[in-house]
Amino acid sequence: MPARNISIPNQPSNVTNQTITSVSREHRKFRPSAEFQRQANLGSYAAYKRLYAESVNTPNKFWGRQAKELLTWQKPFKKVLDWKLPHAKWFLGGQLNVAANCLDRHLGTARENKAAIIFEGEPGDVRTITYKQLHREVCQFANALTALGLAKGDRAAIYLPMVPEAAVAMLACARLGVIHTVIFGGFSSEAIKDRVNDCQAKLVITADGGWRRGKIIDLKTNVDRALAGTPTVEHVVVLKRTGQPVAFSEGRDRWWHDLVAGVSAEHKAKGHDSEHPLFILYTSGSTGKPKGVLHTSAGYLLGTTITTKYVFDLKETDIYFCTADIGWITGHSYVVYGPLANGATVLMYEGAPNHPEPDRFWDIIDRHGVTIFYTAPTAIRAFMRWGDDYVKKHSLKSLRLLGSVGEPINPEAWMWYHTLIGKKRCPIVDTWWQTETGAIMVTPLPGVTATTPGSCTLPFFGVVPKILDEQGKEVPRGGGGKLFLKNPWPSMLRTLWGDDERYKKQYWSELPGYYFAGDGARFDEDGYLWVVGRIDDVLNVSGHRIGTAEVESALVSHPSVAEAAVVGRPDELKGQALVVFVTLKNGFAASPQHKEELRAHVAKEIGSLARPDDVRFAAALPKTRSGKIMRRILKEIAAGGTVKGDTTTLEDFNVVAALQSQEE
Ligand code: 7RM
Repeated sequence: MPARNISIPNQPSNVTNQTITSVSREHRKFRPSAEFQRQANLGSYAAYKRLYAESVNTPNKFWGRQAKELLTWQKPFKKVLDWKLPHAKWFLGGQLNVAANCLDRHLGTARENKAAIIFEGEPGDVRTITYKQLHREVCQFANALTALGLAKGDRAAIYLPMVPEAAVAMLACARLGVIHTVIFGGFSSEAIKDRVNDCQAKLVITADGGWRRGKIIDLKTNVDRALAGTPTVEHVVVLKRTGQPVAFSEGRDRWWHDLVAGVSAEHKAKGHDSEHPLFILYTSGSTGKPKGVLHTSAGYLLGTTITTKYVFDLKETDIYFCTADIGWITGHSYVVYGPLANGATVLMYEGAPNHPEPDRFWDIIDRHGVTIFYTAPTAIRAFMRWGDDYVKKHSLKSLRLLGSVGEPINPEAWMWYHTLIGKKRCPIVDTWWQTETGAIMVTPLPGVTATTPGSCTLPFFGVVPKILDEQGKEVPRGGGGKLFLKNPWPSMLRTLWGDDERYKKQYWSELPGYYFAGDGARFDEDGYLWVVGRIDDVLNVSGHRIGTAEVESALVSHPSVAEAAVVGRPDELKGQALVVFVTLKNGFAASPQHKEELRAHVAKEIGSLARPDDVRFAAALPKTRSGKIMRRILKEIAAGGTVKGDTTTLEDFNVVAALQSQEE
């Protein structure tokens, strides 16, 4: 095929007003089986199109109906939407209780004795908690929090491992109208202090420790250190999880089990206004202090409930396993609120995927009969790297649907997921969304959409994605640009806590009237959306702007490469030279010949213009604790500088140290 090596394949020449050039040639299509389609909650493209058209043409009618059907209200809303750009208020005049929507409304139905949570701790302890039991625990904890002096509108920080009590704490706060902020259990004292101070939390809910790869994470010690500088905190509730000795501050600290002992499990859920704040979740900005993304009650609950129902095709009999930690938005929306509002059975796992062996997830799936599995590309690439044998030891026959979230999934990883995990039988939903969007925005619907590896395909109801160039003009199909969302949606963030100016500037000022997602993307000829990476990371190759995902995907298509990250390095001649960092699969060795082979491979796959100038082998890539590659750090390393800027979200600083020590 002579066309493969010249310039940019696959691009209509009339695509001029594009900001990003695409080099992907992925066209395979995977259609849902007739069998899956027949049983799906939404089983035809015509049905999707009809609902989608209604959702964007008459959004108030669509969302008004969904809100009445899917949520239980204590006071009906009067107005669906009040939109004063960039501030939206949804379901005005209405009152509901988010926790009651996740719990109370399932009581007295066939669901009440159904498992809400099947918990597996890393050491192997298993607990099953029914809806009735979870309701009891939440009510009791809510009463205990009230006795501690917590009231509606107060803020409480939650710093817990992935244990059922994390969900109990979130739901108890929601029940009372206390605004929770979950801080990921891997974060440092410094991160706890910043977040607690930013939202002025009165309470911290933590544990003695949590299990990770056979070791104890000293959560309480981290909290104690943080609390030296947090004047607003009055009490700390401590869950006994690992049982190691911890320091206790008399008067301030209370054991969870002491606090609830003898406390009533009766609690009447009051209705809260639709726009009452539900939680703040801090997400790292590229610079400066983390942003406190604020979500409110009814709209967020509706967005997570409706997407869980349709995207995961949820059925009464499913056992649903989302591997995200509750410290991330995915844990909030798709471990706790979305699934529980739908009355699902959620499998919750505390620990690492490779403890005691790299087949822990597959073992869990077989032992518990998991039917729906939702994870991240970074995890999938780790599974690939650990080798297929760990997967092949298990049948995985209970699975019927797979999901991916967090990063663009490269076609190579998609095909592995499809073949090895899904046994070519399970649809894959590649879901694009953000902390800020609250719920899934662009995604296949498993009984409807023919999927293409690497594309998150089509907008969910009410979502209007636009690809725009620097002038704000729409980029024709095939061309790349910046991803924006037009129109408000119920689960959108409402503001950044305490910093509405930053909210306006960050999300609504790139192009007036549009929400700026910060991602680069394109529509292909079928109108499918491809996210090609963060706009800040876009590469400039001889005048072509190319998203990181496509070059990385070309690298990972080489049989030796487990993971790749591409960054630009300032270059006097070319403007930008391409530096790629790769980790190799087991059994492959780094060598100068191997470098040349990878450079040639990219040139063959994409074109010689994208031939990397430099290939660096690494034992690991720097990632955030939710698994996203931190290209900003690699850029600094590639340019030969020291790593500056915020590294508090980095999973493992040793990775950076190792990369830097490779510099000559
Ligand atoms: C849910 C979550 C958001 C950013 C987003 C993208 C990237 C997430 C996908 C994806 C391509 C996907 N929230 N992203 N999902 N890119 N395909 N399916 O991850 O706030 O932590 O991150 O993640 O860049 O803007 S988040």
